[in-house]
Amino acid sequence: MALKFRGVDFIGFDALLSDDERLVRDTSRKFIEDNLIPIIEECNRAGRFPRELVKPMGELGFYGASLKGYGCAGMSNVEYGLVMQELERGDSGVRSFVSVQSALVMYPIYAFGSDEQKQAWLPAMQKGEKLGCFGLTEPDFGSNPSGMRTRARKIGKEYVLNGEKMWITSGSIADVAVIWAKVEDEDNKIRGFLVETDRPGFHAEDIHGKWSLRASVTSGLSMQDVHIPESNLLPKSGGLKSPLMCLNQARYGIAWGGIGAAMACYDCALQYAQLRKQFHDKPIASHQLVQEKLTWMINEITKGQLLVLQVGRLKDQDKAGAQHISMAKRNNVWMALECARMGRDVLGANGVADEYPLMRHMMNLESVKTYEGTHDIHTLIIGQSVTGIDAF
Ligand code: TGC
Ligand code: FAD
Repeated sequence: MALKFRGVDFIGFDALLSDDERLVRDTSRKFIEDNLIPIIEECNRAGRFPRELVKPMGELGFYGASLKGYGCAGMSNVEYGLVMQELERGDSGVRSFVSVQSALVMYPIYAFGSDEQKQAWLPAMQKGEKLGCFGLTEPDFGSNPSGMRTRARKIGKEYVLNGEKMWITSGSIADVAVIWAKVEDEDNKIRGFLVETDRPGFHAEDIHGKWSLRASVTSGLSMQDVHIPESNLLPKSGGLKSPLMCLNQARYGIAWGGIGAAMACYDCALQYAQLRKQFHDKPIASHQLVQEKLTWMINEITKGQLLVLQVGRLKDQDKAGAQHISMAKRNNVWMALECARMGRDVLGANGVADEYPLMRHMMNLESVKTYEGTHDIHTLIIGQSVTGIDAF
């Protein structure tokens, strides 16, 4: 039975949004409803990234949405967040693709790039004509990227890159990779490089067998003596702080995305519970234990909405700290995963079938809980912020 999403707003959250913000939300919602929802289960089954949506999403201004100039939409952070919410209501893998393109590739070019790099990449990336990926994680360095082994050596007017990156979203479909490497001639300082993926020595290999984010491409990258011109260095990047600044942008979007996934799960579980009858011909929604689950879900979604909206308002005033973003990412992804598990339970056996989106969201959210800083790493970031003590 097809259940159409009806939106989720328990306390008049809509009234906290401006007309422009609601317009962005509603436009994104319609796009997802019309274009992603009809194909997502097939994509998930087949492990297929819906590439046909890349250009249409560019036309709607989804890529680099909060950047100014270069054809970008110049949205506020709250508007950008609402786009992420709607994308992840459809599927975390598609939100992932947009997050990487926007927050992890266009943002570093915008923040650390030269004028030439910005002109060369941003307008084409905004339209979805060129795609990017972000290589920070390595096989032996996930939560602690400062240990990375990838190296860049300066030889004449070129850099030569060697190393491996692992678990890279959009790796094999990217035209350009933002690669973070230690520069040997600069005391192993971490810097960012733009590496065109057709350069000799660069190789991307997809990771198969994922039970999560099946509609998103995830790859391993290897670089063996990849020569790039010195002009491919992101000149204003320097130190681990630079990739972490990119992660702030992406983590913020994920915090909104968690709300979207949770809304999808809650609304589906609620509608199902009102229709499904068990014992004395009563809907299961009339049983107290089912109501407890629905109450937990709407309660946590509502708290998560208020949390991420406040972080967005702070971000629009340039006052959001990394610890605020960590709290929103940590809380909202955890909450969404719990909603997916609880919602799946409410649907009984039907919950494990891909006719309903619950199990897909649950599987996706397991990755979202791990990437962009695991749940526990965000616990420690918040712990460091409140105690002043680094427990990593
Ligand atoms: P630490 O010494 O604490 O910090 C190094 C420098 O960075 C500064 N800093 C930050 N700056 C901006 N934003 C942040 N969030 C920052 N956190 C720290 C810090 O002030 C310092 O600056 P300076 O000037 O003193 O040099 O670094 P550490 O090595 O102890 O590590 C800290 C830790 C553990 C929090 C960090 O390494 C971390 O966040 N680890 C998690 C790694 C992670 O999130 N990886 C994500 C990879 S990308 C990804 O998953 C994409 S998924 C894409 C998708 O599909 O959506
Ligand atoms: P580990 O760091 O090995 O952690 C394993 C466990 O140990 C976790 O539970 C962690 O919380 C815990 N742990 C680690 N250190 C501590 C500590 N000090 N204290 C307490 N507990 C600790 N990376 C990119 O660079 N680009 C991408 O595009 C990208 N896309 C991804 C897409 C997918 C689908 C996935 C699954 C991952 C992606 N990643 C990407 C990688 C992701 O960022 C890492 O998986 C993540 O940072 C965690 O690293 P790890 O998997 O090596 O786990």
